[in-house]
Amino acid sequence: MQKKILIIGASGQIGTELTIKLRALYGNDNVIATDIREGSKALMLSGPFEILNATKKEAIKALLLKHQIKDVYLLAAMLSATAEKMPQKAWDLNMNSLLHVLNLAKEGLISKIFWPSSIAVFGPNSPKKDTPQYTIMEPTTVYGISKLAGERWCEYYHHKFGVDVRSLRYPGIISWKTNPGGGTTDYAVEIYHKAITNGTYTCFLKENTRLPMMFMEDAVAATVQIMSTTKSSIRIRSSYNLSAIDFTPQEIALEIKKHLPNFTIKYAPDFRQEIADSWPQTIDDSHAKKDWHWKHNFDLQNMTIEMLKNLKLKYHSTPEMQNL
Ligand code: AKB
Repeated sequence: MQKKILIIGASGQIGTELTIKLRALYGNDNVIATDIREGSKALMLSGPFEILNATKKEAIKALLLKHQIKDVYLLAAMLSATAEKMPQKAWDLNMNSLLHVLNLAKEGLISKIFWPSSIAVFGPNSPKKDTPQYTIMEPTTVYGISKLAGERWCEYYHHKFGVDVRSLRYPGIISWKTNPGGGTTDYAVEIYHKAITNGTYTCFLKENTRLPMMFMEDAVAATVQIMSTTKSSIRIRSSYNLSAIDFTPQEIALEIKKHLPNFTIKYAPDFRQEIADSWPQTIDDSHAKKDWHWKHNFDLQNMTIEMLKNLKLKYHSTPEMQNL
């Protein structure tokens, strides 16, 4: 019998697409989506959904028992820019939800956990280029501090209690189905929307700010891959560096201009510039390549084609379609 999966934070940017992918792979009824708010129509109509507050351990436990869940994907989190505005709330959400899930696994109620970390675990003293798996960390954002602490907890629970927890340090994720919310890399999604709707975009980062990024399809593929790899291949139990592409606002704008020649960009850096400046520009993901054969598919060119094609369809379709 196919084991059941619980997604916590399913209505968010990654949660939506990961849930839909896992439903396609393992059967709609076997993937229980949960979030504090309802998600897109595609998410809500494709399988079971329950409202869940990820900071409530007993509520998570009740759902595990009700649906006989085995694997949990914990995606609920407050991202970098929002977390700077509400540090305590961000810490409580990001840490408590993880500790609840780790403890429920320790108690024998969960067999496998996926929990995302981020490039935000690195800080201004980390090497900027080809940032290695093991190096100086020292994050300077609340979000980064919570992700680094979370990584240490994951490794601790694995070594002390044998919890099978697997994690990836996601770069900025670019997608057209669901918008990101509250991140520093969000500009790389907004720019495509504005290119289509307004023909112009004002970027909150400087033109030459290089950051590691990835197309959603690759992020979902990496997540499915690490979760289906044999236990013994997962040699890193904190979180794996994961890399695909990197670019600056100026470079993505030039790529968009190839398809929309009249597109213009302006720059008005705000507090998010300091966050971006503290992060790596490129990431060395050789451990993921070696341990579970990670390989990305999308570069800036084919990602831009996909983004513009799908967003054009979305904006020029019926209101029902726009909600998908
Ligand atoms: C953010 O910008 O906060 C996130 C991340 C890099 O983890 N997209």
